[in-house]
Amino acid sequence: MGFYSNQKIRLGVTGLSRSGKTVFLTSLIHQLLRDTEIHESIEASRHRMRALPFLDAVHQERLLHVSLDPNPHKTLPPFRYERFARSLLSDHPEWPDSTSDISFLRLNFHFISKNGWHRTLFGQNVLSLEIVDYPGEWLLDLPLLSLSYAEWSNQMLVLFEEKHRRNRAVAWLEQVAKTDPKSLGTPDLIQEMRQKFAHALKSLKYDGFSFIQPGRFVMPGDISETSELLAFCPLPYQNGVEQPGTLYATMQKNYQRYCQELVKPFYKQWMSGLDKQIVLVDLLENLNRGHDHFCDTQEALKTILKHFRHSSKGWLDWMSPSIDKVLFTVTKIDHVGPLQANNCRLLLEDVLLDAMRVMGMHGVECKTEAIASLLSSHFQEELLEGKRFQKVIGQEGRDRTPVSIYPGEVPQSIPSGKEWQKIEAAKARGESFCFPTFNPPLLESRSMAHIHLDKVIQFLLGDNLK
Ligand SMILES: Nc1nc2c(ncn2[C@@H]2O[C@H](COP(=O)(O)OP(=O)(O)OP(=O)(O)O)[C@@H](O)[C@H]2O)c(=O)[nH]1
Ligand SMILES: [Mg+2]
Repeated sequence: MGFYSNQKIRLGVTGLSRSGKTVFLTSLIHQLLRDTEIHESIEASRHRMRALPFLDAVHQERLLHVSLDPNPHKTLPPFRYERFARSLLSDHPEWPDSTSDISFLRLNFHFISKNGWHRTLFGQNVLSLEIVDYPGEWLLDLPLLSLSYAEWSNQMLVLFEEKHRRNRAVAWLEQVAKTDPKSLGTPDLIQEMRQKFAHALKSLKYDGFSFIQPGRFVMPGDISETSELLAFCPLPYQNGVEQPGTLYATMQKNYQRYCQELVKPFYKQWMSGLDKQIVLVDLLENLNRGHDHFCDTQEALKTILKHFRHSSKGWLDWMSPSIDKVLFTVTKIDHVGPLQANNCRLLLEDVLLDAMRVMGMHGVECKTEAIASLLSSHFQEELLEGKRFQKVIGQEGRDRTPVSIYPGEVPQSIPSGKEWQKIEAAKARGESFCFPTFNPPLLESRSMAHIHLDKVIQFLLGDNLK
């Protein structure tokens, strides 16, 4: 057993803001470390089976040990697993804060190969899994790389005709209407317009909308909000606007710098060379919030995933030619119960139908799954008029008040206009899709329960752990 066989894998954890990336990573690490921390004990194999029953390497007792590298990268800060886990496992558990910058993690899986000759030759194998965590807002910057300033401006001005956007952008839209883009691009005018635009984006974010571009306007990371790189907003095109010194030309230059100096390096460095990809989607919160939010998320996802599409300039090609598996995942299904996991999966499949078809044509294996990274409720099965359904019981608020909800039935496909009317009416009566944000559970056992995280690991890494 003197030799080691090493493999390195990069997993992209992709998800819009608040989709559940940080909690997913925290629970994933927790399941793997906990699972193997106790591998010496007699109880261990039974325990492992209970925690990760769908992971082959676990139920075949080949996973020896998983470790988290304390210094995984020369320049990037490490993912703060200990801090997040400590907070979730404390007597007053709290969800992690929204991620405001990038961090990096490496998990090393030590396992025994299934294959006889490989086992004889190498003994133990090590699989290194590298992952970055980043603010979800930055994801929507990817499409900017293939849009000129004029194209992007045009798309935004059309998007801001939608009522929910228009209402939150009155001051900015009024100024766009009365300002000549050929006028002199003075720093004061640029900052004033940029601020009004940023204000509109922040109020969309505050109200839970996802399609927010550019991402750094709401989550700047280490860039100052007054930096020239952020000194632009969409403007209408007219003949002559590109004369040097005009408002339009100056903003165009800043937009191009934003793309080249912030967006491109981020994607090139952290999103390129991915081998696997998991896309997390909080579909339930969007059903909860209603038609406008659901459509907004659908549009945001389509825009991002379009970059998987075109083989000439798609994400898979110029950034990640080696991606072989993509898992699309509905998160937080502890709001509706495992009986509805299949409906959640089918709805997600409907939302992502085109993207999945195109990826399949490029030889990428795609699958959908429905998960809860951290089970924060429990379920009671009830029979009503001969039909089985689950009541969901969680806790909310500072004093952890128990709440019981009867979640509506998750539709298996994108609701039509009429179905939305029914959903909205049922919501108004408090009958469906009215789930609160549950508190994280009080974990006396000091171990996080989950739904289907083992299926996620099996699909993404099962082949590499053989
Ligand atoms: N009930 C329940 N809630 C969850 C679960 N996972 C995440 N949440 C909720 O979703 C919120 C966002 O989760 P995060 O993991 O921080 O989401 P994120 O994608 O990292 O968000 P950004 O860092 O803002 O991009 C949490 O604060 C919780 O309220 C889960 O498994 N169950
Ligand atoms: Mg996060």
